Amino acid sequence: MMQGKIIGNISNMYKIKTEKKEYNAYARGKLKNIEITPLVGDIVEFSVLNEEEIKNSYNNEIKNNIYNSTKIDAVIEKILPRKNELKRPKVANIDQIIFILSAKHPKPDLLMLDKQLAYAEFVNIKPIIIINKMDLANCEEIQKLYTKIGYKTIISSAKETIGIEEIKKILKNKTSVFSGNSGVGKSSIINAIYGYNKTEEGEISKKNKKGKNTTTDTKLYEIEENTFIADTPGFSSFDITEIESTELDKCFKEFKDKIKNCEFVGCTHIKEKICGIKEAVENGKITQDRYDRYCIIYEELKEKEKNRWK
Ligand SMILES: Nc1nc2c(ncn2[C@@H]2O[C@H](COP(=O)(O)OP(=O)(O)O)[C@@H](O)[C@H]2O)c(=O)[nH]1
Ligand SMILES: [Mg+2]
Ligand SMILES: [Zn+2]
Repeated sequence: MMQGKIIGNISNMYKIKTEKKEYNAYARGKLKNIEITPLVGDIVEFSVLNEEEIKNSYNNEIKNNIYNSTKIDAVIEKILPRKNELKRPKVANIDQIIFILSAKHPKPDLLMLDKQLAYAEFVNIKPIIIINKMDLANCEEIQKLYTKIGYKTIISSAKETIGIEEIKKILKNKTSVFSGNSGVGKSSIINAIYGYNKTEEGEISKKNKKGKNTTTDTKLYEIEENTFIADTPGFSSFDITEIESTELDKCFKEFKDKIKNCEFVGCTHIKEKICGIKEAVENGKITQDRYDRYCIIYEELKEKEKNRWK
C-alpha cells in the first residue's frame, strides 16, 4: 500500500501526491459506505492499479479509464485520521491560516479580521496575521494590538521586499490557507517569495466569459518541497455563523481567562453589570476596540439565530 496526500479533487476523482509521483484516484466503494468522503489535504493509503486491474474492474469509470481525459491509476483505500477540516474551502489537515490585510488601499478591515480570528479559534487552527503594504501607512499599532493578544503578526511590503523572508520561514513545511480581501497583496507576497505565483497559473481557464469563477474544486499547490498553499476562491466569506453567540467569547483569545470573573455563568458581557470582560476593558487588559467588535459580532450572530427559527 502506498501513502500520499490529496492535492486536488474534481468531482469524484482525486489527485494524490507522493514524494515521487502524482496519481489520479477514485475512492474505494467501502469508504462511501462509512460515509467518509476524501478531502483535499487528506493523507490517504492507496493502491496503484495495473493495466490488468483496470481492464477487469467492475467500476465503469475506472474501466473506461478516463475522467476528463485523465487516466485513473489508483484507488484510495483508507483516509488517515484528520487533524482538522474546514468546510469552506473544503480542505483537511491545515497547519495554519494566514490572514492578510493591507495597511492602506484597501484600508484594514479589523472587524473582518476579528471575525476570521474567532473562526480560526473555533476550528482550532493557528492563525497568523500579515499586514502588507507597510510602505503606504504606519501599521505598528495594529501589529502591537494583535501581538499583545498572542497572535504572530508580521508587517510586510511585497513591493519593497520587507518581511518576505519571515513569511517564507513561516510557510516552510506547512500547509497554509491564505485569506484576505482582494487587493491586499496575496499574489504579490507569493510572487515576492517564490518569484512566481503557482496558484495563479491557469486561472484564466477557470473563469467563464463573464469572468466569474466557475470551479468549486480546491487545490493544494506545492510551492516548495513539502510546503503547500491552498488555493481558495472566495475564502473571505467565512461561515462564522457556525459559532453560537454564547460561544463567541471563548473565540476571543484574550477574553478566555477573564470570563471566570463574571457574576453569572452565561454572561454575554454586554448588559450585565458585574462582568470580568468589562472590568478588563476598564483596566486596559482588553482594548475597547476589540470589545466593541466583539459586541458587533455578538449581535450579528444573535440576529442570525433569531432568523433561524422564522
Ligand atoms: N505599495 C504597495 N503595493 C502593493 C504591495 N503589495 C501589493 N501591492 C499592489 O497592490 C495591488 C494588489 O495586489 P495583489 O497581489 O494582486 O493582491 P491580491 O488581490 O490580494 O492577490 C497590486 O497593484 C500590487 O502591485 C505592497 O507591499 N506595497
Ligand atoms: Mg490575487
Ligand atoms: Zn461578562
